[in-house]
Parts: sequence; structure tokens; C-alpha cells
Amino acid sequence: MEKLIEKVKRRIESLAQELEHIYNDYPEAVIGEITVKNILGGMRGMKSLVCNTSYVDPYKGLFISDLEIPDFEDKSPEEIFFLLVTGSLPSVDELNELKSEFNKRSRVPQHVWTTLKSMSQTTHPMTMFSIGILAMEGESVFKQKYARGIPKSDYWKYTLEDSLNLIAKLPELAAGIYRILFMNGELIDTSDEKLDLAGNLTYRLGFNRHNPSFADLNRLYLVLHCDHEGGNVSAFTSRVVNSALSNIYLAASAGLNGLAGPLHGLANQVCLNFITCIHDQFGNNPTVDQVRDFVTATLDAGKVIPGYGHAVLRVTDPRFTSFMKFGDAHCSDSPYLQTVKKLFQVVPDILRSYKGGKVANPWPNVDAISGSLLYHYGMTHYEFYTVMFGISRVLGFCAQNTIARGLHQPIIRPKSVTTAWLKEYLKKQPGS
Ligand code: HAX
Repeated sequence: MEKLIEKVKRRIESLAQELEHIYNDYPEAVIGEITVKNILGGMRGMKSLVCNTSYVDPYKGLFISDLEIPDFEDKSPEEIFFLLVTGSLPSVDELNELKSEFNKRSRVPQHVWTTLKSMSQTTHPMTMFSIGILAMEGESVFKQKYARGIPKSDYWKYTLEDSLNLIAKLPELAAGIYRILFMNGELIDTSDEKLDLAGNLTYRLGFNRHNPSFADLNRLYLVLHCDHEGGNVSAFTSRVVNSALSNIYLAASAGLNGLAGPLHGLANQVCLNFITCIHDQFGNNPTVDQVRDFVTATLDAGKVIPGYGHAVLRVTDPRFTSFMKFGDAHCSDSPYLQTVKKLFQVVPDILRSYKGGKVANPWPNVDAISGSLLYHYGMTHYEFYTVMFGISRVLGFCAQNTIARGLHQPIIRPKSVTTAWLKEYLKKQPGS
């Protein structure tokens, strides 16, 4: 792993130098103001964290280093992890080394299966995924080294070591959960030593495994969901937890618990359910007017339209566009994809005038489409979709936290205030 370790080390050194200059040259520079709207509005838009793995431009979407989605959508998850954590794509040698490293570390310990199999069949797959990761926490190298005493300068090395161990096991863990819950608990073993992360996932899920376009969809899934800068619920949670030096297993599990919410990663499951409800009511080929009526009735009932809106994006999510390109190429006749398109035709106009124009972004996000593609390939248990998202998102958690530990970033601890403090403070403001 020397090549990866050396590159991460160099990246951390260079970022540390840049930050030192910034700190020394502009110690008191003001980045922004904090308004009442900010602190009562989920801290939306407040610039308060540094994240160098990726960046979300409101109008162009996700960037990893200087690459936009069309530049990296054909890469493998291994290449993407390398890119997130080092800032550049791997050479052929570097990629082979990383793939073989993941392969060596890929087996999930037996006790994890015992734990997961003892759980109720009604447990949500995301809960099992999070518990499966926690169940492996005893293997944390960081935890062991920290207990013995290591210098701060070594924190990132053991965070990276834990990250490699964890990421390597996610395909087997996730596929095993799918099989425990939906395939009578029979796990699929593989004797093929050469499977990469996406291949391992496809093989172990155990259906459609010889269909190259399903394998490619799984690869794309693991690439597009990998990271979305530092402030989203799941990444931020994992950053906060890891900043207390809780190891990456604890941090990843915590981040995934945030991803499991319907306003975040669970939206892909909710979207599929939404489409199923439309089909139940109007049949598999609803008219555009029927879809419009369904959307309006949903809003009238006080619910959100899943898969639409975003806290940062102000355009159609380029991840949505990338999945649409895949769908058009491989399953354009899928009734689910067709309904996704009809929703795309009607929802933005409806949301634009909803609540007096209050919806900041009426356009679709990644969750509006991703599940419809999995459904087409036979993954009809849509409770599993957020786990597919989660495997990928852990790449980002790991990269972000490795770099944060390398930069010796302190424990994250913003200040909260009481309503009484706020009232008093505002009373003293000029003009109040
Ligand atoms: N349907 C109905 N109303 C919506 C809406 C939607 N899709 N999106 C936003 N709104 C409403 C909000 O609920 C809010 O109403 P109130 O002030 O009355 O509470 C108002 O519009 C303003 O919200 P906003 O500023 O536009 O959006 P936020 O930054 O607060 O929230 C969300 C962003 C993604 C949570 C929001 O758009 C939403 O709930 N969307 C539907 C769920 C969804 O698709 N989530 C996945 C997002 C992508 C992601 O994280 N994937 O993992």
C-alpha cells in the first residue's frame, strides 16, 4: 500500500502548508455573517467547514478535485476512492495495488453474520448495515494504536488503515444483508479472487449476476453516491463523530444513520414507493395528467415530493442526468423509468409555484431516479436501496476523515444559544 500511503501523505502535507499560510496571512478575515435565518434554518449556506475531497457547485453539481461527473462517471469505485483521498486518479499500478489490497481484506468476520442473523426480519436493511459495521469495530487498528499511545501525526495513517479494512468488506456485508432479509439467509461465497468492489457486490447479491449492464449499474451506483462535500447530514455526522477520535467504524455507522432519513438517502426508497403508488392507482403507464394529479394530491396532504429539491443544488442534479443516460441506454422501456420521466415533466413547474415560491430548488436530485433502475434489474425490495447508496458514501466518509485527521483538525463543537439569549441579543441591536 506504499503508493497510496505516500500519495495521501504528500496531499496532507501540501494541504497543511496551504492552510498554515491562510491561517498566518488572514487570521481575522471574515468569511460570512451569521444571521437569525441561518441559525433557525438548519445552518443552511453557512460556510463553516473545510472539505477537500469534493465540492458541490449549486449550478454544476459535484466536483471531485477538478473533475465533474461526466469526467468520472465511467470510473470504478476504487479509482474514485483513490481520487477522493489523494486528489488524483491512480495509475494502472496504483489501481491494481488498491484493488488487490481491498480483495485481501474483503472477508466479513463470522460473528457479524451471527449478530445480523439473530435480528428480527422486520429490521430495516440500513439498521442492519449500520449494526454490521459497528459489530466490526473491535477490529479498529486506530483504536488499538491510540490506546497504546501514538503521536497526532500518525492518526491519519491508522484512519486510512481502518478505512481500507472497512471499505473492502462493504460489498460482502451489504449483499449478505440483502440475502438474510430477502433470500432466505443463504449467503453467496466467491472463490473468484479477482472480483473488484462492484463485481463482488454484483456476484454476492446473487441475481442477474451475469448481466453486464446490471454489473455496470452497480458500478455506477458506487461511483455517483461517493461524496457530496462535507456539510450534508451523513458526511457531517461522520466528521463530527470522528473529530472526537471515535474510530472510522463508529463514524461510518453514525453517518449512515443520518443517511437513513427520508429527507436524505432514504429518499431513493421513498421515491420508488411513490412511483409504485402511482402505478397502483393508475396502472403502469399513467398519463402525464394523472401523474400531475398525484403530485398535487401529495402536496395537498402536506407531504414532500421525494427526489426533488436540494439544500445546495439549484439545477437538475448531474447525478440524476448520469443515471438517466444509463437508463436511456439500457432500459428505456421500463415503466418505472417512464414514470420518472413524467414526474420530471410535471414536478418542477408545480414546485416552482408551491408555497409562494418557497421551494429553493424545484429540480430532481439523484434519488428521483436511482431506485427505478435497480427495480428494472430485479432488485424489487426497495428498502435496500439506501444501503446501495451507503456503500458508496462510506468512501467519502473515509476520505474526508483521513484528511481531517492528517490536518489535525480539532474536535467539532459549534456554540448553541438559548432563545432567551437570542431575544436579549436582538433587543440590544441598533434599530430594534
Ligand atoms: N416537496 C415539497 N416541498 C418541498 C420540497 C419537495 N420536494 N423541497 C423543499 N420543499 C419545501 C420545504 O419542505 C420547505 O417548506 P417549509 O419551509 O414549509 O418547511 C420549503 O420548501 C423550503 O425548503 P428548501 O429551502 O427548498 O429546502 P431545504 O434545503 O430546507 O431542504 C430537502 C432540502 C432536500 C430536504 C428538501 O428539498 C426535501 O425535503 N426534498 C424531498 C426529499 C428528498 O428528495 N431528499 C433527498 C435530497 C438529496 C439527498 O440528500 N440525497 O441523499
